[in-house]
Amino acid sequence: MDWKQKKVLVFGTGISGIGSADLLEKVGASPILYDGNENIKEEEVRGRLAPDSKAQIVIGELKDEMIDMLDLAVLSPGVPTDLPVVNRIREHGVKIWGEVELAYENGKGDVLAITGTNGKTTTTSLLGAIMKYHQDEVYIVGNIGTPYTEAALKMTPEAVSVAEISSFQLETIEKFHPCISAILNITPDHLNRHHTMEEYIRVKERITENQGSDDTCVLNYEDEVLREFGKNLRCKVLFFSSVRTLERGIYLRDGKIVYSNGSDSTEICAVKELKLPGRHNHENVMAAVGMALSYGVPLPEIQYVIRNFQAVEHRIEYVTEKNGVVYYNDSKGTNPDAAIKGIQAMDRPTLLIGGGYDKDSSYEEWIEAFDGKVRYLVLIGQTREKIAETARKCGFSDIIFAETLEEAVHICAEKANPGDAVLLSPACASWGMFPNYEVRGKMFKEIVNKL
Ligand code: UMA
Repeated sequence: MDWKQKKVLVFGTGISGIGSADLLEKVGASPILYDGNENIKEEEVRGRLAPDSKAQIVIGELKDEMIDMLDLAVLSPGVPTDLPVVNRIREHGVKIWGEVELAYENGKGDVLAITGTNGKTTTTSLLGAIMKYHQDEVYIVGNIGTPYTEAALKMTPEAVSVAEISSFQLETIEKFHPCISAILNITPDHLNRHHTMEEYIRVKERITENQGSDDTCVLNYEDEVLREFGKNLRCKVLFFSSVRTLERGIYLRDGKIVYSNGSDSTEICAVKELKLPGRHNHENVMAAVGMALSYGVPLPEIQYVIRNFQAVEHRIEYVTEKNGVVYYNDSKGTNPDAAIKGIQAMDRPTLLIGGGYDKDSSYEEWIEAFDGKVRYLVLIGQTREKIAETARKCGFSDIIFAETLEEAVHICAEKANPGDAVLLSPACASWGMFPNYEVRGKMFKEIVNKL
């Protein structure tokens, strides 16, 4: 597209909006940065743009006269596509793209894109690590937290972008075309935005919309929607399964990840060699391996990276093993839902450290997810009485109170048997004892490493 003098509305002044406006100015377009939140201060937005930026900033109401001048509108992912003002833009005949489409249009090289309800960030990080080991120019972008538009203009034709793409971002693509895509799983989420499960599924499936017969989509065979979806795709399909052996695909067999090309099968690694615990993580590894293999990365490179890859910091992160006890830092488990994933990932008796700041959460479901695995629940912080009371109501009473995180770790180290895990997964925010969950997680790791 010839961008010179094009008037483009960038909707949203978060990181996607700033990335889009910067990109547009660099290619010669005239962006108008717009935000519907009246409390946002123009000077604050201006401060986040390039110092020489000439972008116009509009906060609050968007007038029809302004819409009439537009050649394009670029929505940030958080902006619902059925918002009245977005409908007005559409009714005025203005083309609407998402930030991802704008980046794709201006980027170069190949795109490997991952979507799914859970596991996107881990899979994207792992695939990003594999690709970085394999070649020089790799960008890890998208929902993971680095706007795709920030990287697009740096790319050469040799670039590979590994993109985490949310359903919000897929709503507004047009030509976005990953050569390898993956849909990890689809379970109910974001229904306030997409309204129905059917619509949420349809949007997720758009990741394959522009793929052709040379491209591949990696799908979870154990997700019934995806298994069905895989039957009617134009591109090649590679399934993975953590439950059964597949004639062609990637699967778990006797604790090993195996790839079968239809005639021969190759062992990739044993799951116990991985530092990513839990079946959901083994699925993420299978998806990343499937994508890397489909892209042509040699198996030994893939094996080296997956064996050495650590979880995203503070998210069920392997810390170390001491006296046969494995320590995990899941400080990012700041609410019961996230902490449920933490305990579910444990495949051995666990001493669990929980508690912290009270966000008015209810803890029943978390306690129920213990599933007989938790030997002791060691509680710290403001919520400890409330959690203990809930736990006892749910029939769990192996509870110990500690005054500090350090005391909690020492109690666990003393009580743990070889073969156990110690998991910090608090189900609560860190405030009151720590400034944020990162500091809590780092302190946990320091205490553990000093044991
Ligand atoms: N805004 C409006 N009107 C609206 C909604 C939003 O004007 O109706 C404005 C807000 O006032 C705000 C701006 O839009 O100023 C925010 O835009 P945004 O919500 O798209 O936020 P960004 O900072 O641009 O971050 C987005 C993603 N956010 C969302 O999808 C909600 C980030 O994913 C992503 O990392 C980033 O782009 C870079 O690609 C976050 C997320 O929560 C982590 N994602 C969801 C998830 O993972 O479940 C999908």
